Amino acid sequence: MNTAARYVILVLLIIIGLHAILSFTHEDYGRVTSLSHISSQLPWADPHDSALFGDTHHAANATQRQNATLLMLARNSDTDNAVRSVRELEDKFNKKFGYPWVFLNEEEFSEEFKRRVSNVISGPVSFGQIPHDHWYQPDFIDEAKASAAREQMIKDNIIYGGSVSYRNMCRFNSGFFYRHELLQKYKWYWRVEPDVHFHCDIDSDPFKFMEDNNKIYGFTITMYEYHATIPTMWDTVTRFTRENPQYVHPNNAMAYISDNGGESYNLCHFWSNFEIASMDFWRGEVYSKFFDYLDATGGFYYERWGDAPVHSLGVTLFADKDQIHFFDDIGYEHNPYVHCPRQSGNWEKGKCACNPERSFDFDGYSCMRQWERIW
Ligand SMILES: Nc1nc2c(ncn2[C@@H]2O[C@H](COP(=O)(O)OP(=O)(O)OP(=O)(O)O)[C@@H](O)[C@H]2O)c(=O)[nH]1
Ligand SMILES: *[C@@H]1O[C@H](CO)[C@@H](O)[C@H](O)[C@H]1NC(C)=O
Ligand SMILES: *[C@@H]1O[C@H](CO)[C@@H](O)[C@H](O)[C@H]1NC(C)=O
Ligand SMILES: [Mg+2]
Repeated sequence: MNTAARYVILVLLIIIGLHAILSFTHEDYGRVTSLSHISSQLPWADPHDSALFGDTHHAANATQRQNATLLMLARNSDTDNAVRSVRELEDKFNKKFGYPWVFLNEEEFSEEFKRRVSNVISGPVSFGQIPHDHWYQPDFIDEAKASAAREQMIKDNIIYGGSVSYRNMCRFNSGFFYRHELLQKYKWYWRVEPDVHFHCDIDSDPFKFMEDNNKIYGFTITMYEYHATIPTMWDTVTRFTRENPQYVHPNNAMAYISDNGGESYNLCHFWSNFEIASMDFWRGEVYSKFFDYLDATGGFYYERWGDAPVHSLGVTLFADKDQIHFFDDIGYEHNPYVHCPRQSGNWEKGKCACNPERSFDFDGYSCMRQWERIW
């Protein structure tokens, strides 16, 4: 080797040595010069995308990961139950995939909530506060009329009939959650509630299934709504579709929500405490106009409209019914009902702990028969 080559090697060794020493002794130096940091600064890399695709812990599946997040709305008082739901979904599904979590609350999350929840999550997690106007009863609502309606519902023994916060929650879930800034960068969400259970291993990615099969809405449980909570909803929906017939999809799922070709609503809906769905559909022109139309009537406060029938009517009328998917293979429980896989092999494949004979699908109160009738 000639002298010049020796010098080059010597200088290189000194530089590498210095870099190593600085990386160990100065945290900031190590961070700004790390390869992952440098690559995130490259012009084609969106630094915000690291939550979507770049997490090294789950590198084996990172290239497959979809534009999706797990989503929970919760109160600080829900901490114990929230942690249990998150831990179960992490164990059964997410430790293999590393999807990010987003938590929303109309109040600031407590340090305790954040610490307890973060402790059971392996991937990225963020906590957001809901803007005031996305949550609280709007000014156009006549409070005297709304409180009279609540009093009457209490007398009639209607579940959550006297609750304003429950109404805020239903309206938020119907028309606002997907507008939250923390969700803007995602297309897909999986709604998870505190105190729910996942009974089977989930080894294949439901988000990828939705994306690859051009789906927009996925459910596990379907049932009848209490008519007393939505007395004028169907009339309102019918007025909207008469005024906007171009929005109704030619291959809609009307036969699932009506037994008489649309004259009346049979109260069937997808139970929205579990949803895997596209926020782009909710953000689109048709659903946005639909939600605004419903909201303007005040029905969320003068009655007690749930987000489940609102989502369900939106998706069954304005989407192609082929874009709605029943996830038989996801064993799911929200008290008091369980969906346990029943189609061939799903229960064995998922090593499900639930009893398939107790599956709500066979219950008289389930709308599974209406759902199956339309195919
Ligand atoms: N931040 C916040 N979250 C709420 C509030 N009310 C309900 N939620 C959340 O909204 C979701 C639905 O509320 P639930 O109380 O579970 O309503 P439900 O599923 O109809 O009724 P349950 O049978 O009681 O579970 C859950 O994720 C709750 O944590 C509230 O006032 N504030
Ligand atoms: C990647 O995903 C597959 C399912 O598609 C799963 O079986 C596998 O365990 C995952 N790999 C890792 C490293 O988590
Ligand atoms: C993910 O989806 C959102 C909403 O549709 C979109 O704005 C964003 O650009 C997408 N991100 C990627 C990386 O595709
Ligand atoms: Mg619940």
